[in-house]
Amino acid sequence: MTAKIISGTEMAATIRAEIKAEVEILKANTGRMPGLATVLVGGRKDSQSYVRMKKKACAEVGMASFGHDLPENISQEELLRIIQDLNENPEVHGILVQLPIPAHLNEEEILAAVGLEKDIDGFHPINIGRLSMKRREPLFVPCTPKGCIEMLDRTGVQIEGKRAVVLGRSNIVGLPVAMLLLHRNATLTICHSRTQNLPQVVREADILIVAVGRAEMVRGDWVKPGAVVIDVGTNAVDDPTTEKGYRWVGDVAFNEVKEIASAITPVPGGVGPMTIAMLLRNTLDGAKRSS
Ligand code: NAP
Ligand code: L37
Repeated sequence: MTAKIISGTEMAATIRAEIKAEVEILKANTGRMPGLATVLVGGRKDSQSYVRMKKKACAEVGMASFGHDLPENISQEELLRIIQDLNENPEVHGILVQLPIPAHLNEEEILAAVGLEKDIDGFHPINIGRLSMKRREPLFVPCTPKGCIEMLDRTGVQIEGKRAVVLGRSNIVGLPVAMLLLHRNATLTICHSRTQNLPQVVREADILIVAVGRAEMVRGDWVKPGAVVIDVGTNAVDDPTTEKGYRWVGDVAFNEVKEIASAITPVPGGVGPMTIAMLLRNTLDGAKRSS
């Protein structure tokens, strides 16, 4: 049987409509307009494109956005000063530092400088720390991991008690999504580049979340029949037959796995749009909490 295709595009459109309605109510009741500050350092084309999409999404739901496009060679001190200004700016309710940032900068210090109550990416050490402990509540949960769980919930997938496998352990996706699954009472396995017998471990998953950045690495015979597969990978592969000269593929061999899984997210049109919807959600929540 062919898997149900979980459309992130459609789900994100529904969520954006929900957010837009809430933004209008917030404005009517308090006069407050939620505002997102984006901080982009350097000229990475992919990051530029994602930040552009985020600013456009803000406009569509009636939120303000403040873009800071900074040169590759900005100093740590200058960047910290900009973040401090944004922390103090009452029109800004969320600060997004688009990762990765250039290697000469101290990422840990930058992320710790973002005010806790404006940390809509959820990467402040206190928010990540709370995410990683029992009975602690982070103020914000990182956008891509939150989007993955939202997709499971809105598809009606039960998480509690299920065998979940996360492939990848990065700070921005693998690790936080694993923490979320654990909080939801999944039985969890985290795999990475040193995992032995990877296909065999992956085959144990009822719920499989893949974030490795390797085009089409997960094959059909790695997947347990009936599993639910969330593909976070966004890999650009050369394709001269397309207008742009490339196309997006996930970390999962979609055409093989869709014949085995019970549900699967596509790339594009899967987790990507949900990441942006969750960013809007977090920014709105930040604005509601501010006074
Ligand atoms: P990352 O920081 O490069 O982390 C990759 C993880 O995969 C690491 O934990 C690495 O293991 C593991 N890995 C790499 N090659 C492997 C292999 N051959 N076998 C087993 N494990 C392997 O990547 P990321 O930032 O998490 O991003 C992953 C993918 O998601 C990328 O395609 C990225 O573009 C995409 N992404 C999408 C969104 C979205 O919104 N859709 C958001 C963020 C990222 P080690 O830890 O052992 O090195
Ligand atoms: N919040 N997100 C946050 N903070 C960061 O520091 N790096 C990073 C981050 N990552 C991120 O924004 N990734 C991302 C990846 C893909 C999309 C959006 C965000 C996306 O929507 N992709 C489309 C295809 C791209 C396109 O159409 O050009 C998709 O459908 O998957």
